[in-house]
Amino acid sequence: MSDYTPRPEHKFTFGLWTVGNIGRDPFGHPVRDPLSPVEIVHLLAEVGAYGVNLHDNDLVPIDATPAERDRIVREFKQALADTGLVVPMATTNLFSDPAFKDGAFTANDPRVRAYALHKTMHAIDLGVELGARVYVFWGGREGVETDAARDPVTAIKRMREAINFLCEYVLDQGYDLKFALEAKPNEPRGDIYTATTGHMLAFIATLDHPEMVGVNPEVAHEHMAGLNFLHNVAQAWEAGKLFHIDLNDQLFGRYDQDYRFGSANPKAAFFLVKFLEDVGYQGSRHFDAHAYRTEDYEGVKDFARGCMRTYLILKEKAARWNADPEIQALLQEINHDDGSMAPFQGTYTAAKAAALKAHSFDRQALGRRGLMYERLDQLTVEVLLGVR
Ligand code: GCO
Ligand code: MN
Ligand code: MN
Repeated sequence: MSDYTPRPEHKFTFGLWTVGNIGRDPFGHPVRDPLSPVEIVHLLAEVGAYGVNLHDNDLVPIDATPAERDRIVREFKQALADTGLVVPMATTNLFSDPAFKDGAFTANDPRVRAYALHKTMHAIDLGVELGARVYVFWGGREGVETDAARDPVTAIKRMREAINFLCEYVLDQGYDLKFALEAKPNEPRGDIYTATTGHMLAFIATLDHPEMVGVNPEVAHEHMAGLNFLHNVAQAWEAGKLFHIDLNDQLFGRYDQDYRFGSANPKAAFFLVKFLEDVGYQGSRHFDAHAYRTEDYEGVKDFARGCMRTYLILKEKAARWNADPEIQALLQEINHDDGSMAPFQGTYTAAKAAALKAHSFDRQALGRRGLMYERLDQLTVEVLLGVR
């Protein structure tokens, strides 16, 4: 029997807002009493997490006095010291307060845009004070219900100005901090700008300091958009931009469900974990999800343990898949290369192009070849179902 105990080297993290979620939804009141940040830290330590992430206001209420802030931060740091938990990531709440009802960095009111920068600089200071090295930007309100409200090009320009400003702020302070942009197609706004990880990657290339900025893809958000999450993660990784990841699960075509990791699409979760482990992703495995509204805090612990346990089970399945002789033999056969095309491949030369244009191909034979993906996929499913 394998050991699926979470350990610090697995870098499993949860947001204060995830296990601290009290089960409020648009139709119903909270079902769990709120826990204090200190209690959440202890709950996370109990289930074996490595770290805890936070929005500024998950820890310090938006209307706290400086003295209250200092006391809260002191007590939180004490809880971290007592439990050994770390804070790898921090972020700003730019969506709950009514001031942000029309967005933060993209809002039409210049006072709101300035306030969003002000709030974010203070929140960056807080995150850095707690040890965060990654700072997430999730623009939940950066969108519209009607495009009458704003020209979308204006929104992009405002967002760029804000991120450029904040990169300079981080450099000016000498902070060792990277930014990770998190896309979501909608909810809470009718539509949110830069709706997917791919949009974010294109946007990052236009910034003054693109090297400081990467992405924080979330399973649920790409599934809401009907996309293959692994492909988006892979593109971010290949671009050197996978700075953070939000793991959860989500049925396609639904609202933001934030289910326990691996609970809705275990096969997609398997290929994701296999990818992260195969490429040697070193960042946090952050579970941005919450327990079903049916649960009490024992159920919340079941939820948190389940996220980590499923990750570790899938990691073991990935190792099994990689070591399976039949799967590997199939892969070798599928990817067989007799070298005959080598003269045509790689970097362009005029001679190569001329030779390739003159070459004649047996098109029918190419089309006739079976690729055995049915067998390969069935073997994959059998690994997942535990019979291999
Ligand atoms: C959501 C988002 C958030 C962000 C969080 C950190 O759909 O609510 O995923 O949970 O990840 O605000 O930026
Ligand atoms: Mn989400
Ligand atoms: Mn998220």
